[in-house]
Amino acid sequence: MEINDHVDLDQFMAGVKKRNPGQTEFIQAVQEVAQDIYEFIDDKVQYHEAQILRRIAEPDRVVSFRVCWEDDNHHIRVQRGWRVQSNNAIGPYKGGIRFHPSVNESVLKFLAFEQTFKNSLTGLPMGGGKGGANFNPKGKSDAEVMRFCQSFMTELYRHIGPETDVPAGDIGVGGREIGYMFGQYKRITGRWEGVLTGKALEYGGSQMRPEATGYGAVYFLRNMLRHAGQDIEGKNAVISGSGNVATHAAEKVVQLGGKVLTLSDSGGFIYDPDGIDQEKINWIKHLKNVKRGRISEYADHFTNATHHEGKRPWNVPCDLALPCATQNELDADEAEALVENGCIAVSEGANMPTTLEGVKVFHDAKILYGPGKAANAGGVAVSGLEMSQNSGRVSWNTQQLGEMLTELMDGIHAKCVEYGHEGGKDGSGYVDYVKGANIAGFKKVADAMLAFGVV
Ligand code: NDP
Ligand code: 2IT
Repeated sequence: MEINDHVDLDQFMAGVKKRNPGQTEFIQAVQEVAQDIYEFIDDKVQYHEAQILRRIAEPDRVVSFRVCWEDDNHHIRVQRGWRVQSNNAIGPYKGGIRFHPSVNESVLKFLAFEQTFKNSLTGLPMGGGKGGANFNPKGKSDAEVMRFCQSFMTELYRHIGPETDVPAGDIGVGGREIGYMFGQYKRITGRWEGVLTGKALEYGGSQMRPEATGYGAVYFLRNMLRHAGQDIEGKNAVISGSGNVATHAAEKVVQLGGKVLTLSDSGGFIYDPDGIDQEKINWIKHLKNVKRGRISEYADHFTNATHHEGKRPWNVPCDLALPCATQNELDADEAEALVENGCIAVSEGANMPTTLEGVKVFHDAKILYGPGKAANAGGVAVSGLEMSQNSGRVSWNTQQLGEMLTELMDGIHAKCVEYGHEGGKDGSGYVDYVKGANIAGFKKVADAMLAFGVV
C-alpha cells in the first residue's frame, strides 16, 4: 500500500490506537469525530491527499514538565504539568487549564483535540489547546494553591503568549487560580498582556465570562428545543456538577422558567423536589467558591432535599438533562434510563460527558442531543471576546456581551443544523448535532491547513 492511499475508518482508528497506547479518552474523542468526518470526506480527494484528518489527530506538540512546590508543612511536593498545543491553523492555541488528580496526557490530548473543533465552530480566530496538572486543589490552603500556581506558571510562561497560546480555566481552575497565574506571568515577563482569559474584571477580565459556558449550554438547549417546536418553560431539568458550568446552567434554566431538580459533585448528587431556585443557587456558589464545601451540605441546610452518596443523577425522571461535571459521567445504561423516563433533550456543559455507547442510545431514540463541543462553546467564545477587548484596550458592558453570547450560540446551532440535518435521509427532519458540529468544526480548520501546504 502506498503511504497516501485512502485508508478506511477502521484502518485509520487502528493507527490512532497503535500510536497512542493506553490513551483511552483521546482515542474515544478521535473515534467520535472520525466516524463523521470519514463520511463527509468520502468524495473529497484533497483532504485525503493532504492527510488532513491524520494531521489533526496528531497534536502540534505536547509539553510536559515537573512542578515542585512546598506545602504548609514544609514538605516538598512534585506534580506533573502539561500544555497540549493541538492545532493553530485558524488562530493562537486557546483552551483551559485543569487541575485535578485524574489529569494525564490522554485527558489533556482529548480536551485539546475537542477544543480545536469547538473553537472553530465559534467562528472566532482561535486554535485548540489544553493544559493542566495532576494537582488536587481540594483541601489545600490559599497559600498552597498560590505556590503551586506560581511554580506551574514559572515553567508554562515560556510556552504561551497573547499571539501564541492563551490558556483559561477549567475543572479546579477558577478566578483564584487565574489571578495567581496571571500575577506570576506578569512578574516573570514584566508584561501586562492578554495571556490568560477568565481574569477578574479589575485586571482585564470580561463581563459574562463566568456565566458564559453554563448560560451558553442552556441557550443551545433552547435553540434545539425551538427548532423542534418546544421550549424550556415548565420543564424539569437534571444537572450534574456544582461548579462554574453547572451553577450557571442552573441559573439560566431557572431564569427561562424551568425547574432544576439536581446538582452533584464527585461525592454524590442532591435532589430537591421543590426545585433549586436562584436563592439556593447563590447559596451553592458561596458554598463552592468561598467555603469550598461539598454539595452534601445542601441537604443538611435545605431539609426537603436528599443527598445520594456516590450516585449520579441520571435516574431521576426529567425532561431535560445537562451533564456539567466531567468526561464519561453518563453511560449507556444511564442514557437508557433518561430516555425511558421521558427526557427529550440533553445539552452537554461538560466536555465529552457521555460515553460513545450513551451517545448511540440518544441517537437511536432520536432525542435532541447537543454535544459539548457545540453546547459548551459559549465559554471559550466569550474568552475570544475577552482577547479582543484586551488587544483593543476596551471593555464592553454586560448587555453587549450578553447579546454577543446569544448570537454566537445561535450561529453555532445554525452550523450544526446545516451540516447535521438528516431530513433528506429518513424524512424525519432529525438533526444529528454531533455530525453537524464535527463537520462544521472540521471544515474550517481543514481548509486553512490545505491553504498552508505541508507544514
Ligand atoms: P469546576 O471545577 O468549577 O466544577 C467541576 C464540577 O464537576 C464539580 O462539581 C466537581 O465536583 C465535578 N467533578 C469534577 N470531576 C469529577 C469527577 N471525576 N466525578 C464527578 N464529579 C466531578 O469546573 P467547571 O464547571 O469549569 O467544568 C465542568 C466541566 O465543564 C468540565 O468538563 C469542563 O471541561 C467543562 N467546561 C468548562 C468550561 C469553563 O468555562 N469553565 C468551558 C467549557 C467546558 P468535585 O468538587 O467533587 O470535584
Ligand atoms: O473547555 C473549554 O472550552 C474551557 N475550559 C474554556 C476554554 C477557554 O479558553 O475559555
